Amino acid sequence: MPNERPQTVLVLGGDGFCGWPTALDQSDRGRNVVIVDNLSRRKIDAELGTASLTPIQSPERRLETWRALSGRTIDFVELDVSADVEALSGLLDKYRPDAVVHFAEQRSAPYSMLSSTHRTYTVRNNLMATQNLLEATRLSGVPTHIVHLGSVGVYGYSSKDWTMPEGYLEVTVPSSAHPDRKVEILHPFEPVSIYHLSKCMDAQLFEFYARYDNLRITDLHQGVVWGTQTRLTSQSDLLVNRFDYDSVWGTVVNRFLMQAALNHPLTVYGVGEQTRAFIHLEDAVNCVNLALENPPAPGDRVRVRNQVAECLRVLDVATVISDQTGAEISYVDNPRNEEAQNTLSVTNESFSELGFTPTLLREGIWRESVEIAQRFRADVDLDRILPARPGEHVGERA
Ligand code: NAD
Ligand code: USQ
Repeated sequence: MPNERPQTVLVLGGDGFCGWPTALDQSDRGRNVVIVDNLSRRKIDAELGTASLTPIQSPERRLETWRALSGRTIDFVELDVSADVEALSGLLDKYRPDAVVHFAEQRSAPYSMLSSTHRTYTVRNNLMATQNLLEATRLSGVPTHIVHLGSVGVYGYSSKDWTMPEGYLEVTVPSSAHPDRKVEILHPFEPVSIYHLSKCMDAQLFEFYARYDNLRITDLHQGVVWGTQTRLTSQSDLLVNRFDYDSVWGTVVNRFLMQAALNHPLTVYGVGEQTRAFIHLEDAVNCVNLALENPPAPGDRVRVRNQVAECLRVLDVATVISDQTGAEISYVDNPRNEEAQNTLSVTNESFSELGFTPTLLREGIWRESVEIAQRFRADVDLDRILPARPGEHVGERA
């Protein structure tokens, strides 16, 4: 983004795990930040009987605290982005943002598979949020840069003998005139959950709006995010970020860190030979900023960047944490319909070229999350650690 005047950034989903630290980071960089969120994540906690381990404050309290500490104001708009394209278009007209960061989706693969209702909700919420953002941008004519949080999972997790490129795959399409002709196509999608499928469908929407309406779009294919706090959220307990540890919302590293803090065996699903891509929260926030500062030009195809630090097997993650905390490793029947073993290699070349130096799990800054979990261990609901048994609805557990 050019630097002549303060930039304005809308953060859709700015009340969530990745969105909240991103909103603070953008505000700290001197940009005008507006959070747009329907608080659905907080409402789903009420539905399932789950909760962030850290006591997160209301959006109003968080923002008052931020203003008092930093002298900066962040506006908050409660809006269901998937339901109201006119209201979203009105926000774009009002704020004329230089960029919109789009985190506002249902992001749990297990949640997306709980029932037919949850499957449908995930598809409708995620697709309509993305469609409404694209349509509102087109309608408003505001030349904003859309930065979307996608997923490494769009590439699939069946072992392949090539490194996942950044969105596009070069293929040979021979014809009689051009026997060796090469073209680039979107890498084939191979989702492993309804949630991941929604990210694949988002990608198709982006491809259309970039090509047909010249919208400037970056799609960040992000790995599993771990960690709890960033430099800014740790300034006050009232700014604390959410820490999900239950079997529906907790992602694998953070679950293992909470388990280590409680001396609970680490719940490796299956034999732990699933390989996934990972990134620390602070790195994720910094990469979003790098993407914002390096937008595609109007008319460019969607800029895909892989937002990952490293690929590890689940058992590798458990071993790092077990070796340094003494936690036992347990092997739990895998509740997910996924391949028991896969290899995975993902390039992060475009962020490396912009100066990104990844934080690796073995460097140990994860101890901060163990300390947080130890501090709040009395609030852990032990019934939420193991995955639900087949046919059992998570929300029905006592
Ligand atoms: P989160 O659930 O903590 O945050 C998402 C936020 O979006 C929530 O505050 C929720 O209330 C809001 N939201 C959802 N639907 C909305 C709607 N229709 N209108 C307005 N607000 C809505 O999730 P997160 O972990 O912060 O993930 C943010 C994004 O990053 C998601 O799109 C997710 O798919 C992607 N992502 C997350 C991870 C991860 O490990 N957490 C990894 C890769 C990609
Ligand atoms: N797993 C365990 N034990 C656990 C929890 C998970 O072995 O206690 C395993 C799962 O079976 C899976 C792997 O760990 O093989 C990752 O699971 P996860 O819950 O940490 O992550 P995932 O479901 O892939 O989803 C998360 C985010 C999602 C994001 C995705 C990035 O919730 O929003 O898109 O990571 S990626 O995986 O790169 O697609």
